[in-house]
Amino acid sequence: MKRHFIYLPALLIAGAALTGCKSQQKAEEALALPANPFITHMYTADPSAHVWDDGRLYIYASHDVDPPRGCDLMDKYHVFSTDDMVNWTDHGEILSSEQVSWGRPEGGFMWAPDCAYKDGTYYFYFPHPSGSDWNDTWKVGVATSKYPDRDFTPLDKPMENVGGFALIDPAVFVDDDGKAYFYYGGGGKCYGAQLADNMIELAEPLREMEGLEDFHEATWVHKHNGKYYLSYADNHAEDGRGANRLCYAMGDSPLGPWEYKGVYLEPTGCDTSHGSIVKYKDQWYAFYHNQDLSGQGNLRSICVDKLEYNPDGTIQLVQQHKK
Ligand code: FUB
Repeated sequence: MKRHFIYLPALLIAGAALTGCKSQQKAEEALALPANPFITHMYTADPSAHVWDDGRLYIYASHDVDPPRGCDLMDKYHVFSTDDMVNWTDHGEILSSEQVSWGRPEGGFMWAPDCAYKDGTYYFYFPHPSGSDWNDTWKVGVATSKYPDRDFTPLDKPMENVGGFALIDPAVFVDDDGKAYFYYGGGGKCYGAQLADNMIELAEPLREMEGLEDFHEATWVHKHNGKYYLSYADNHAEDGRGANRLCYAMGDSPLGPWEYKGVYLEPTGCDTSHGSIVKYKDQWYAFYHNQDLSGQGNLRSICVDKLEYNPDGTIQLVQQHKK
């Protein structure tokens, strides 16, 4: 697959207006941000961000197909990476619905994915229906590779004991002790469980995550200063249409219980919202999508902004910058 190198000349130094010696130093050290949306040669959604051992930041995104039919036709995934937040490489397609032997015959419905790394292998998790009756037949597939950006081979079976009505958006969090946790959810329910050492099976039955308010979808878990954060999209609506916000809850363990803390990303103008939070080169970032390139809620584009914490560990509202 041919790689596309994307140079984004429009830069924004967030925090440039900060005053004082320490703040000025932070502003000088901070990476510039690209103009948003930062991938413009195709439609992308549901960014899952990870920093791997090669020092690059990778985004595993789903792909909106133009012209759209709801989100039905989404049929492939691309990986993007950067080492400076401004210049992004499109590593090309890593998986399509045609490669999923157990998937619905009509294809499509390759929704929000995630990726994890353990002992030399990258594990790519993706939701996909196993039958024509798509919303009743969600499963989670796993594809593996020795590389973060290519050669992913899907397993010939979906994950066992995972799936069901509206259960989408897998996310995997690997803790500092090497234990990995699997999460997913939709239709108001969010579940999690520890993963087995093979990263493909659950080590225990899934349990419902307690303490989330108005959960809709888009689970993401990260850790900051010893606290765990579970973030997700809510069911917020404006003017009679969906305008999901990204919310979060905090906990003392990877599986909760969770304490709801509020919204960290207001609606982006799109009726869905989906995000990930990652630290790269000493700065935390929020990745999300909007519909600024197309004006259509199912032709989305991925964006990034800086994310800051308050001294008590709560997250400040992310400021969504445009071009
Ligand atoms: O992109 C398809 C679906 O829309 C995702 O799985 C949801 O999180 C929402 O972003």
